[in-house]
Amino acid sequence: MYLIKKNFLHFKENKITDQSVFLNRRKVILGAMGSIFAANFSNLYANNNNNNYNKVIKRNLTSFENISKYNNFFEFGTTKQIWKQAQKLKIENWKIEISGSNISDKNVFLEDILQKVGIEERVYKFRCVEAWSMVVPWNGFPLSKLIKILDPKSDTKYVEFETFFRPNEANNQKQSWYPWPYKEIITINEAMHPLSFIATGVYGKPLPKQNGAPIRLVLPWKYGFKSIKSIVKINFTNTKTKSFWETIAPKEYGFWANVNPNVPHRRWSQEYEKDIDTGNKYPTLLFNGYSEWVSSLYANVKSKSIFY
Ligand SMILES: Nc1nc2c(c(=O)[nH]1)N[C@H]1C(S)=C(S)[C@@H](COP(=O)(O)O)O[C@H]1N2
Ligand SMILES: [Mo]
Repeated sequence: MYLIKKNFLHFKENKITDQSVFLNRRKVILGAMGSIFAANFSNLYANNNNNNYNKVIKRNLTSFENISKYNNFFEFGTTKQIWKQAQKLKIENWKIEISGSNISDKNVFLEDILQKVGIEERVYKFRCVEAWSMVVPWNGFPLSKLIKILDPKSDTKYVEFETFFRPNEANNQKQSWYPWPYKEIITINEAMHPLSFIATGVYGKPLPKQNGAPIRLVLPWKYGFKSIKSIVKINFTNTKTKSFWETIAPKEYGFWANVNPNVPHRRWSQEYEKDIDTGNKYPTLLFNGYSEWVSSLYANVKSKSIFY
């Protein structure tokens, strides 16, 4: 996210790999996540029955290399090259605090959730508000499945998500002027939509820490900043609160943040996007190409506001 204007279209340096560093890191992640992943990931592709959504993708998958080395994760720094810093994040025994729900245990373990939901693959286009995009084969499960388990109170209108606050692991959280922790909020109808996805993996492997391990949101029709990483809290509420970015720059990063080529960011056009693998430019599509499935969500919302 650019508070200061930067040249953000430099991707070439991300192509450099140190294979040994890469492989070691994988081992660490696999070790940390334990056997749950091994068990669930064995039938990854068998569960994939969502090919219908793939028709909007007319591009190749982005390489694992670029997906995992070109990141936005402000907790670890303000550049795209934070993957090394992100390895400091401790993801063992990941607990998620739940509020606004009818379940009695307010702390759920990710492992327990994974045991109840089946893992599937979803190939989604991912469009950052900074006008770059990629095509990602996520692994995970529909957010609606998790919400059904969590049983929100009946007056729920919004779902709030929060990332960890651990300045000792995430160095940029020592910068106190940011409104940490990172927070996002969506309507319950958006959250229950079949496209709303919780990712726990990518390319059939556990999610790299820099991509928001061990559990993150993916909302493919919205700008990337809504897809909050490394979630530690979920709150069902009837009050609309402000997200991390809305708090920082409300005129640039609003509540809805639905992708629209015709509504420019205040400082740049959204008409085109750059593929981070090839550098090719593509026209940006309304709702990132997912209109057919999501436009009905906004039938009763004042038309102009849904893009801010
Ligand atoms: N907690 C947290 N979540 C976050 C961010 C962040 O800085 N912190 N960045 C967002 C932005 S701006 C984008 S584009 C995507 C980037 O996801 P990726 O690094 O997996 O591509 O994560 C989103 N989720
Ligand atoms: Mo972004």
